Amino acid sequence: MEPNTATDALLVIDLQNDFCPGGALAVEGGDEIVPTINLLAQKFAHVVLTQDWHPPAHISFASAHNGALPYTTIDASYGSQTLWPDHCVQNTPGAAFHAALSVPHAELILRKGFRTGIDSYSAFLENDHSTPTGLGGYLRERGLTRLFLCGLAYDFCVRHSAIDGTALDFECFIFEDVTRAVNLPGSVKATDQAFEEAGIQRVQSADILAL
Ligand code: VGL
Ligand code: ZN
Repeated sequence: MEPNTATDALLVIDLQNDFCPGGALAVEGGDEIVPTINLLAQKFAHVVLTQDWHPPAHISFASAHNGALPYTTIDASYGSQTLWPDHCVQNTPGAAFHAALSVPHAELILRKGFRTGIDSYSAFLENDHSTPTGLGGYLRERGLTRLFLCGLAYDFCVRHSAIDGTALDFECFIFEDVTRAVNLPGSVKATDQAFEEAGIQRVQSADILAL
């Protein structure tokens, strides 16, 4: 499989220090996928990086809900919201990209989750499932119709980005070996099912790197 330089984009989701081992919301093995992402990126003419980018006291931080524990949920005005440890606070080292991530030709860095009162797992829509981030319009205007997703975390931001991207009529593929999961109870299974129902195809990095 060879990426089409006119229509294909690689979306690298949230490859940030706080989601890697040692970070505030560490995803097991999150850093292991960085070398493969660097190689994959060389095969794509168009690469978009996303960056989780929260203000202090963001609604998704357990610390903002006196006494609430991380990994519990609250009823936000826009629906259920999982609470997390403080992570990816704007302009902190935890919000920076992993130091080994090397994609000099990345064309866009899309920040999300920057409003205090609403989270944004998806790169396309905030967690109210209606406020656009602008990414859909950006990709559409540029004629980028096929999206290959990798990064963190499989069961949250990769999941919701691929589902929303598909709903917006982008053809989405997941690089299965180039993502890692937070793995809350049931979250990986739910993601597998959601991808299956949406007809989202799984691909392997070797499908492209082995050329
Ligand atoms: C993410 C939880 C909270 C992610 C972001 O990138 O998957 N997960 N914020
Ligand atoms: Zn976040």
